[in-house]
Amino acid sequence: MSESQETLSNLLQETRRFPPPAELAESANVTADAYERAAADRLGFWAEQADRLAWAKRWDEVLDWSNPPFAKWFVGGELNVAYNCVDRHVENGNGDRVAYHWEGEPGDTRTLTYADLQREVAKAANALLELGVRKGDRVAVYMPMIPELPIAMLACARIGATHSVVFGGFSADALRTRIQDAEAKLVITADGGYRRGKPSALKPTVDEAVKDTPSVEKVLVVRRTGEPVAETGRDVWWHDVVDRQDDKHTAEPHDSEHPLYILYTSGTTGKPKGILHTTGGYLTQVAYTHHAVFDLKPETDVYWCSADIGWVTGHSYIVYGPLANGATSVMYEGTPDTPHRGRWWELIQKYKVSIFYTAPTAIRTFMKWGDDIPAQYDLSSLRVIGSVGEPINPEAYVWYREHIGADRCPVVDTWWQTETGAIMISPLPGVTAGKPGAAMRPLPGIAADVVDDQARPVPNGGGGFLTLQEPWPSMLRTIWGDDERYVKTYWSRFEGLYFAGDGAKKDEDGDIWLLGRVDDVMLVSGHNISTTEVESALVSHPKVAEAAVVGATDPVTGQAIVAFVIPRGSAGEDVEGEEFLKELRNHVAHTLGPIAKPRQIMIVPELPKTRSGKIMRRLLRDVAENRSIGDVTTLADSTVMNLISEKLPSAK
Ligand code: 6R9
Repeated sequence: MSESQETLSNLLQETRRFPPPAELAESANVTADAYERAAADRLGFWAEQADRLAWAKRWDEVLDWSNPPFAKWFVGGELNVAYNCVDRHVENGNGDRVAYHWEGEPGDTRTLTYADLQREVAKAANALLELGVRKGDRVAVYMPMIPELPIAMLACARIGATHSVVFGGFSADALRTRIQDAEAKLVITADGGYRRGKPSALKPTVDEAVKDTPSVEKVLVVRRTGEPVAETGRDVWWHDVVDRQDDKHTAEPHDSEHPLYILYTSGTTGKPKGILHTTGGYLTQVAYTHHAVFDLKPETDVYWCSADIGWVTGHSYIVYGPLANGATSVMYEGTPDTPHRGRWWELIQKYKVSIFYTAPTAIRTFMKWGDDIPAQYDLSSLRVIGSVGEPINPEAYVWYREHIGADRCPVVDTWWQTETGAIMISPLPGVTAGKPGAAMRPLPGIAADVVDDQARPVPNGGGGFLTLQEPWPSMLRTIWGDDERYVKTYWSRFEGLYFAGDGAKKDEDGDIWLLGRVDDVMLVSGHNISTTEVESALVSHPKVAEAAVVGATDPVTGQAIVAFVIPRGSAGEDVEGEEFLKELRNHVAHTLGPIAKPRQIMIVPELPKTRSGKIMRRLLRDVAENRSIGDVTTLADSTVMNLISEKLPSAK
């Protein structure tokens, strides 16, 4: 293999820098010395962070890594997650603090203080016990974004049942395989939720899914929309069973390694992987990172993460991290364009949100809709804004900073995965001079590096594979029921290292830039080129809102770059013509060099995305190579591929 095939080419040059605002730096929760302290004594550092939590029994050992890659953190320690997230704040005199400002899509609202949450969680825990759920049982949760969702999760955690939340947009098939794999005893669901201005039913999907799930004894149903539902023998209504329970429940401590939840990630092929997270290490790292990365001041901040709780971002940064820290959060049920495209900004204005966390896909959508929409709202309460889910293109970062963050708020681009449980690589808002498009440095206590094919760290300026070099508290413990697959998937590519599946580069300062999944890397005339860099170059053209790039087989270059582009709303009529395509190809060549010039650019109305907003390049590769389109079951909107194919009768 030639040198160039072992590493990833480093094409994009970015010189803009955004140092932290002085005021934020002066009062930041975490300062630069944290890096050195953690590097000098990594386990001591994490023990210090574990002290953020209330432990019923202190641990004997911080980390047991005697049987890698099977980690045990805070060995021998005991604690209750729900007690830490709810009760202790009430006991500390903060019962009146709002935990969630919940807003339904139709505009109905509910405010839950920590004292309210304590009562609701206790009732739900008592109801689970009445329904026969015991410590160690699995509970599947398939719900809309309503307060009963975090309440159900906390009730499970409280009694030591392991929850498995399945995103409410998934099909009956997907739900069934997840229930079967986890052998869930109970399913918690709702009649439906509100999406795009109308009720969207969930219960029929559950009815379909549980036809073939012998482990399920009962289905607990929240009434949200009031639409009629078919009742089967095993259904029980939440308002019948939960509402009449005692609102007190004593939380028993659980072992630090007790399974807290399973969350399935689909991966590109094969059966979904049940990622297992446990108790003490997980809660420690989500609490610490939420405190450090967002600079959360629980007394004054209002925090909003726009993700769905069905994804890991929602688990760690809507439920467990913010609640462990006693934060006040906004939780929103619906879509960003209902009833109008300013809904999110209206919510930030209404609740005076000061910390906001969203995904690049959302940011690019807002860029497409136009600057004038956020400009109509008062967003001056914001002070830190974050991004997660995909690499953020430098232009999207700058747009986010300017149009949402008033050119004042630090943007924290947070890299992590379902498997890592919590944020791993990110700027610190009071420390880091941010670079648009870079996740920057591993957080204090985290060891990450970019390596070549032989697991050697690449020098500054080089690109390769992102690895995690030391175990971390919120790491997955295994794949549920499949230790072998856990070892094979994550720990076999490089001896002793966790392989994340992402490509990355280190710039001249040693800062880390994520370059997308390694499966997506293109090999053009012997150069490994990242899809992310070419997409970012396209998005830096003033008329482009979104771009997806794939490598298609080419007789001359091995692979050739094919780009799919969505123009900005303001781009005008001339975006269909040859002239514009030529302009875009030249723009890429000019920005990144001639090697990155796309062979072909197609203007499309939409891009295929997963339900969590990640671009599905696999399907675009099928289009670019003129194949019939592969498995589309994880697409958020199954009509998108038709729209694209119609637009492109021949993809040659
Ligand atoms: C939290 C989450 C994980 C994959 C990950 C990577 C991509 C997430 C990113 C990012 C670049 C970031 N990813 N955050 N890439 N910069 N800030 O998204 O978990 O759904 O498991 O996805 O998402 O490719 O490997 P998950």
